[in-house]
Amino acid sequence: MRVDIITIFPEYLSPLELSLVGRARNRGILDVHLHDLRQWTSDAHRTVDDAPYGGGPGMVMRPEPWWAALTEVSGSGPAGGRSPRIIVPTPVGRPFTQAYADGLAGEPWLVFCCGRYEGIDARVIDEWADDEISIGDYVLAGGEVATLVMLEAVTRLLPGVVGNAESVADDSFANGLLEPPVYTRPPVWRDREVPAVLRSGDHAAISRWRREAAVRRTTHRRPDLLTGIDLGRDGGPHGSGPHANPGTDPASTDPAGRVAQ
Ligand code: JAH
Repeated sequence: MRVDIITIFPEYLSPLELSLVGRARNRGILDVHLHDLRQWTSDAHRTVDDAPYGGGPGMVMRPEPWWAALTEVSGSGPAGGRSPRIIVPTPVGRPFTQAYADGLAGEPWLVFCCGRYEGIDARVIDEWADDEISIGDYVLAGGEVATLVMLEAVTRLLPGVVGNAESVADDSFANGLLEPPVYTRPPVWRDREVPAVLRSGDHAAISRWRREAAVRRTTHRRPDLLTGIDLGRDGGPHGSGPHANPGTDPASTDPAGRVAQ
């Protein structure tokens, strides 16, 4: 997969050299191109922003540098080849989800447009953006960190990046439930025991325990995920359909966000 990122802070994307994403790049699975938007300015001060029409606080990103950047970058693929999917991270976008990440992982070429200030002139978005995407209901200083989030979620889905394909298939959200708690050695640590069933060697019992722990955890922490999931007789997801929330208790979340179970 090829990914181009247009930003006024290319150094902000340096974490892409590290860890899982950096390894995918070194192995040729992911081909990342960073671009400084200011290379497509023409004035001496390399200006990328201007005051908003209609007044109000802050500045807006000027359309001309974005137009030049997107024309050049989107035309830089193989001759006669496809055009990229162009994504703009923004707090007013559609929510980023695991399902959306799955879709991006099947694309050959993505372009991320990282806005700053109050955002990019709407005419650029109208003409070029395929998707405006929000990673959550908070405002960042720009789209760079949201791009890092989306690229990490997508890269780990690319074939050959995560060694164990099962660990991708079992992820939280991949099956509609939060994952159950996990444990490693020692079996007793500071007077706390690992649940005996996980050390029993009884794989059917372990599967049942994990499924029940996942349902219990999802019910208490994320009841919103359960609407539309058919939990079935054994408490596992078997498909979708309207389903009442079983015994949800939003009051079990304290003001700090700590949750029982
Ligand atoms: C803020 C440009 N939903 C996450 C997110 C994504 C982008 C931005 N904020 C939040 C943002 C200012 C300027 C983009």
